[in-house]
Amino acid sequence: MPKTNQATPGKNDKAAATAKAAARNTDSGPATGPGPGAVPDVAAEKMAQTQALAAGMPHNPTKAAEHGFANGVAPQPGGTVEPLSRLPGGSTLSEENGTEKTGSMAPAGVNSTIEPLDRVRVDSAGQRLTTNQGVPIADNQNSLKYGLRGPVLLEDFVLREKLTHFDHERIPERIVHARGSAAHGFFECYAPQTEYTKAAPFQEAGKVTPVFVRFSTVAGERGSKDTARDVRGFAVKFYTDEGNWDLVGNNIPVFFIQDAMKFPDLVHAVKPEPHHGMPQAGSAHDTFWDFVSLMPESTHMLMWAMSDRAIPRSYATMQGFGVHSYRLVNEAGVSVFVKFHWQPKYGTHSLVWDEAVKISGADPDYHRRDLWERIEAGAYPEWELCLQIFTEEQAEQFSFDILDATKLIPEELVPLIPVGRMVLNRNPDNFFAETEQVAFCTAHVVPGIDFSNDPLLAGRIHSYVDTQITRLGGPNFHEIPINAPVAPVHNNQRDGLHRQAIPRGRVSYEPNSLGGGCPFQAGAAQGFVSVPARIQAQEEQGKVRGKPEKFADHYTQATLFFESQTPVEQAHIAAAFRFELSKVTVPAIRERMVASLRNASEQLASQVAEGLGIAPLPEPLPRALAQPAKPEVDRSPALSLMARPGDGSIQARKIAILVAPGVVAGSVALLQAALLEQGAVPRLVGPRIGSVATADGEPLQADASMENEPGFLFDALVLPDGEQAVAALAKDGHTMEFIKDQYRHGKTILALGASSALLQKAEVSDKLPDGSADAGVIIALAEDAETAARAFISAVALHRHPQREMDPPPV
Ligand code: HDE
Repeated sequence: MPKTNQATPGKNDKAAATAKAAARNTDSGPATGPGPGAVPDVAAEKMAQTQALAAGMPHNPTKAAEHGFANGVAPQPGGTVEPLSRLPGGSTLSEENGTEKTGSMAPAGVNSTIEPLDRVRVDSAGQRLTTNQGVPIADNQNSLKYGLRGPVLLEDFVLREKLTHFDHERIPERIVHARGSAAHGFFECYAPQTEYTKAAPFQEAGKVTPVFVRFSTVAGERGSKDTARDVRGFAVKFYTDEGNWDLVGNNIPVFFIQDAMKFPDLVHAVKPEPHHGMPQAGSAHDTFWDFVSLMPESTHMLMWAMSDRAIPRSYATMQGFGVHSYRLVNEAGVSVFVKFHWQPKYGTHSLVWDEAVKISGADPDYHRRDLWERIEAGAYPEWELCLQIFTEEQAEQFSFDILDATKLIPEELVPLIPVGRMVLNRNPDNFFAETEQVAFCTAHVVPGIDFSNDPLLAGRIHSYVDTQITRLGGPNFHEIPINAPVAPVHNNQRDGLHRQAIPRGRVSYEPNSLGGGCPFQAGAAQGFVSVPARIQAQEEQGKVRGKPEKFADHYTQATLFFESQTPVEQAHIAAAFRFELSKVTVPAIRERMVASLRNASEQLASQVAEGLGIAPLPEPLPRALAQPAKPEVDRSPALSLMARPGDGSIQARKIAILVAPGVVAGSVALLQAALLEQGAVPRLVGPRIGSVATADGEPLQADASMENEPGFLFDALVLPDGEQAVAALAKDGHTMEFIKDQYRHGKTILALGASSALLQKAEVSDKLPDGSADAGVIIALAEDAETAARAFISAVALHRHPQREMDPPPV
């Protein structure tokens, strides 16, 4: 019970009347007054209880604890005093006078802006049209005119509201990662990780944390194509019990640069060139290669960006990485370093370049559509979260610096520990409200997760909040429903554009006694405390702009990555460098890049030079570090895309069944059923959409045409039986393109019965260049359709048949 400064209770009416009168003033108060419960008047009672509350905190009880290193590491919880009732905490005595609009008093301790999204979902079924003020609109067809042919009146508030809102429908797009798609889901913990971290999602087996995940390209504008050669963003917002944790990563584990200071330069170099605004969503131009060839620390990342990782088949078939070293912190405050990895259940699969280029024309929304359709079909994208955990002492021994974001830690050196799975099982209701307005931020960490001193990460901790202030129009973007945490939010931040919360009471500062000290400082036991990361004081640890020595090793891991790829992947990397550099118009830039590649791989440099007509090879670029430390591993098979084939299923794979008049409906039905059973998506593709007469029964309905869904949009192709259909298809140039693209892109083709003639016409062989059988070209008699269907499904599960690839392609 707090102490109070009590005067003699109002034995007489005079004291009570004085107290009542004083309680009606807001500009001064008496020296003393009756204590709580003494005057039967609510205003006087509020005054008495407020006095009791303030008197309960005669001094700031934690002031002394603000000083010294020990308190810095383990801050005290703030002092609080419990009020006698909710009366002194209210803004107004009239809060109990509720209406349909005001409701009544704020529910105790609640911040309703963070309620589940149902709070703000809108369903207009059966509702009349209204203005934003809720006024019913009688006529939504005509503006208000003075006479049918007369002038439109300024008075028309319905028209003006509609146009004004429309005029402001766009917000600035993200400066990078503007093009993206997102989904809701959950993270489920396998087993407690309390040894390493007190972070809420990792405390118990089976613990489920809601997530919202946005995938993106980096360079293109909001309306640009999905299949550009680019890094993909992989940003996960965990709505944990202890606040939001954003793991804002990419599908590549390293980055181009080592210090945030260079980020604007990198982005300016890769974005469309400033004079003519070209090219969109691509790095194949002079300014990008000019910059990176002068920044040899980007070589490792360039290897990844020129590999098929940069043209994924689907968001569901990419790995994700936190990139930087972070820290995990346990209940005792002990910390270890960690790298975060997301491993896709469906394996790592990519497109090939010719395919990506064609898709970007026929379906610029390829990845967005794929993510949406997978979720609608119940083939939920899923990843396993793995941790690479290592100590400060281990880190000191590594041949590379763990603060350098251009380096990875080979799995052979620090193994991956699986700790949980993430499933995306719900599409957003509204693209703008959720996907566009979601605000990720590396500064959003929770107790149990902390930063390393990576200088790139430091810049990010600042940049993400800052960018939202422009993009989302002010400092209250955390109140936008998709950004609000599920954990309680209580602080003394107030005002600003578009404020949603209506805080109760008059206290908006801390320390306070008028609010009983609340909201109070959580202290070390409950609150976020930064890892002290003590550094021994040394001469060279003064303020300095510079880099640690190991950052100067620019090539060792570029070599490691290239050497760890399969021959097909290496060929794709060489072809990608050739393509990109061929688009550069200034020969000196091309040569400089080839000179740099010589330091990573002579084989690669020669192949690229050969493809660009550069002879003789330029001298290698001078190295920043003559003698790099010997790497721990010189091969890491885990770095190959082939290392993760996935669960071997063909779920969500799109398969074209080409149909034309005279097709044998029986063979179509058999394949359709077999594919559907496996969770694949078979489509009947005809010369045009609509009814197709069959050789043996009811007509079929083609739901796609070779014009609106060209061959490269499908993962595999079935050519069913039927002499007449084959004759019709053979006359259509689209059929040949369809088959050739399928073949060239390494996909599985099944030809049943008469349709083997189509393969011959397209010059597609079922033999590989070395004369052995191509497992991806299956030619079968119509009566063997069932066996052939099984072989087809197994071959589709391999994703692609690169053994048939030749450069240049024969077909
Ligand atoms: Fe970002 N980055 N970034 N970045 N980044 C943004 O934030 C920035 C970096 C990444 O789906 C911006 O909200 C700086 C690395 C993703 O909404 C901006 C630096 C990695 C997304 C920004 C980096 C990323 C962003 C633009 C160097 C991989 C999209 C709009 C110091 C680990 C998130 C926004 C989404 C977005 C700044 C480097 C990933 C401007 C200054 C390294 C996935 O704040």
